[in-house]
Amino acid sequence: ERQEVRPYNRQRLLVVANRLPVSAVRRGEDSWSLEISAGGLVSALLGVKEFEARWIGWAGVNVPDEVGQKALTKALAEKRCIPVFLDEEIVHQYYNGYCNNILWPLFHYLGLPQEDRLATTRSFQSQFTAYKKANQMFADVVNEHYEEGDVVWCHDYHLMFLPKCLKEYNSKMKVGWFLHTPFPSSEIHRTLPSRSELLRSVLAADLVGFHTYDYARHFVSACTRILGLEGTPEGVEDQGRLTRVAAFPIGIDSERFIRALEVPDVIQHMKELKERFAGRKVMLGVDRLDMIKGIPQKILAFEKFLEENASWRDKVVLLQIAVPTRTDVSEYQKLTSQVHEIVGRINGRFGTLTQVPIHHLDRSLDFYALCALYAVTDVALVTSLRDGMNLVSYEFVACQEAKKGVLILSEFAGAAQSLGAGAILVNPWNITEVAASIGQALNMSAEEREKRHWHNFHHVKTHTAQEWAETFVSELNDTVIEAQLRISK
Ligand code: ADQ
Repeated sequence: ERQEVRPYNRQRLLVVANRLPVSAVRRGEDSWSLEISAGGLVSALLGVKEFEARWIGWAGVNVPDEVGQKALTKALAEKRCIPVFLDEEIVHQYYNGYCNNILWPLFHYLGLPQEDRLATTRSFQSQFTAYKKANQMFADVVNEHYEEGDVVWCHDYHLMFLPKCLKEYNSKMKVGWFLHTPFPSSEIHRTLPSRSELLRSVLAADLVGFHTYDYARHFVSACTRILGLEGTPEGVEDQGRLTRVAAFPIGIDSERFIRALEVPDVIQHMKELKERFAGRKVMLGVDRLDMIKGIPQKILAFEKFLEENASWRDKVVLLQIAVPTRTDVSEYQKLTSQVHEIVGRINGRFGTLTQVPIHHLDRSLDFYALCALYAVTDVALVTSLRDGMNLVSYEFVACQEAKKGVLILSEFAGAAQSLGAGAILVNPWNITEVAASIGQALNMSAEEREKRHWHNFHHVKTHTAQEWAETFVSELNDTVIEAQLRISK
């Protein structure tokens, strides 16, 4: 495989992310079945024609035996994927612990874990050690597959230690790092015990990217205030070496959604949904069941709207589709019960024998079902307390050419900066304000809906995932060339 002949102009792109874009199920001692999970990142990179992308990451399964590892590696190679094998203990400490229990809440302004501070501080050290060890394991695999001229693109908060490990292997490697979550204010970041070490390792990259200009600015401030380095309009400078820092807002593969609406199954499903909810306006929430998505706040705002607008009670329905994630973490279990409790109470309060105001599903929907739902929705409610970007808002807009529905969007989602012109922006903590925007959205004139939709649809169609990936990678190439020129001067 390593000796294949490549077209001269196709540069290899090694995409390194915690999870490979596949789900792997073991069928026998040496046989695996694989399914590609078509997330935003996958379709973004499939669409990039100039590069030949390879994926490096964890397959999401524990494979302790060599026979299984070999078979999985072989099966994955056909999908251009290269596995990093992590054992259960590492996954527990690195992934569940440091990534999901410490970095994820901190970067979304939920602070560090506060129960039993001492125990947390103690486990914090071992989790950080596991985090670094896991990042080193990713680096070993990248290094093994790296060829001169390749571009290495590291993704997300799971791999903040990776740029440093890679540059230690080879200082000439072109390394970019992109964060999919917000980067918080430096005042938040500085509470993290390993704040400096993480910043320094990210700075080893040539190019560091964020969804918004604000996140990039927070990162530069953290480097200047915590590390005492110099921030410049280009990025961060450390003893003459520049790390370029910039904003690269992600998008979606909008054509994929638009085309889906012409598929007969989707059209049929839309028809069924319209019949099912005839005479009622459909409001929709689609989220991973995560604290940051503000699901309880959203449902409470809907309750307030029903409370204050009796005439709407039998004319509107909220469909909340919340796919459970990180189900082994107790805070996520608590969130699930909290949401169920609120939904039950509101349905008991405002439901009748034949209908309820809220349909809440704890599951994920397949792509076509999701598109049909987006297309029949009158008002989408995205009320994240913080969100790096939020692609649900983009997907909704892409599916609304016929209906021109209204998007209610949290001002704390990165998407507020790109879809703010067409959406109704809200502070999700202010339930009274969100309830009022529900009223505004339901009563909005067709002309205003059309005008707002046009703004957003235009944005979603032109700022695609493919364009995002191309821009990042070409900027990374340019950054490295500029740095070489600077050194040779
Ligand atoms: P997420 O937090 O996962 O992503 P988001 O950007 O909204 O958030 O993407 C979620 C994806 O999962 C969407 O493609 C959506 O269709 C799908 N999805 C969610 N719930 C679903 C359900 N119930 N059924 C089916 N599909 C569902 C992280 C960051 C975001 C950032 C992205 C990309 O937290 O802020 O926008 O990465 O960088």
